[in-house]
Amino acid sequence: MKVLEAKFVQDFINLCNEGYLKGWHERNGGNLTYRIKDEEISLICEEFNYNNEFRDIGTEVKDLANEYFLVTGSGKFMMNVKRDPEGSICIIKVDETGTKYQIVWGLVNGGHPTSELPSHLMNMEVIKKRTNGKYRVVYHCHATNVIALTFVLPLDEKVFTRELWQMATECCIVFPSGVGICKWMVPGGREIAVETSKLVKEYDAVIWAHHGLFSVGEDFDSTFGLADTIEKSAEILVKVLSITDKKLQTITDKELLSLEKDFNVKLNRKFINED
Ligand code: 2HA
Ligand code: ZN
Repeated sequence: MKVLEAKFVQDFINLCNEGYLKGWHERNGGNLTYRIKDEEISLICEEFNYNNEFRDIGTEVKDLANEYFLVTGSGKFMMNVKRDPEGSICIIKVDETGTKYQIVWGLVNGGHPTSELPSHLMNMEVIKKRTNGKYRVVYHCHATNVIALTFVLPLDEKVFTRELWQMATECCIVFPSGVGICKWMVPGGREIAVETSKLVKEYDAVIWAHHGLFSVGEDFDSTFGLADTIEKSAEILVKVLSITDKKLQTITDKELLSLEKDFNVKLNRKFINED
């Protein structure tokens, strides 16, 4: 089978396009990584080229040794992924030491995987372990309203989580663990990767102050849906704050907790003020 015919590749391309249409991927903003299943590799590996050089990842991901990843290209535009996938995305293989990678497909006009590769792979390692291999997707987008809120709310995970949960009923069902917050940092480096991967031990979503949103999940739909839900909630909060600085009413903690039974979720007690 051709790489581009594989369902996971089509789903990856679709997510890039949907994110672009949302307005979350201006220019080369944002990036996406998928940890490919063994059975998916065996369907498409005939097209792979193992002659490219090995390059440093910039960090060590021992638990991802010898695995394959579909990733967006550094400096490539999400806008172009659907129109020109082979020039915009690539498949990489991590070497047996977990410190280097090789491009085996894609980026036909040259280039490198996403500038956030250290973040994506370090976080991938954490979520693989945390979920016994279930989680496979790492997504970063420049969600407009989430970024706006990082200028007006304290950079505190309790404040952000509670505000987001209260803005729309399904939020605490979609992200019952809450959201982590990472203070402003230089993008693309090891430092932001290390900080985010500490937070991803507990949360499926991390807000990067004055930069964007980082979400992880089992598949493309749930990972994109998580970012979409958080951004929608942030948009409602931006509207509320634009109208007034005083809410007349909100969903109470007791009401939030009453969702647990019917929706089979457990809210992170760190973010609940129990009386
Ligand atoms: O790809 O979004 O965080 C550009 C970025 C870096
Ligand atoms: Zn970014």
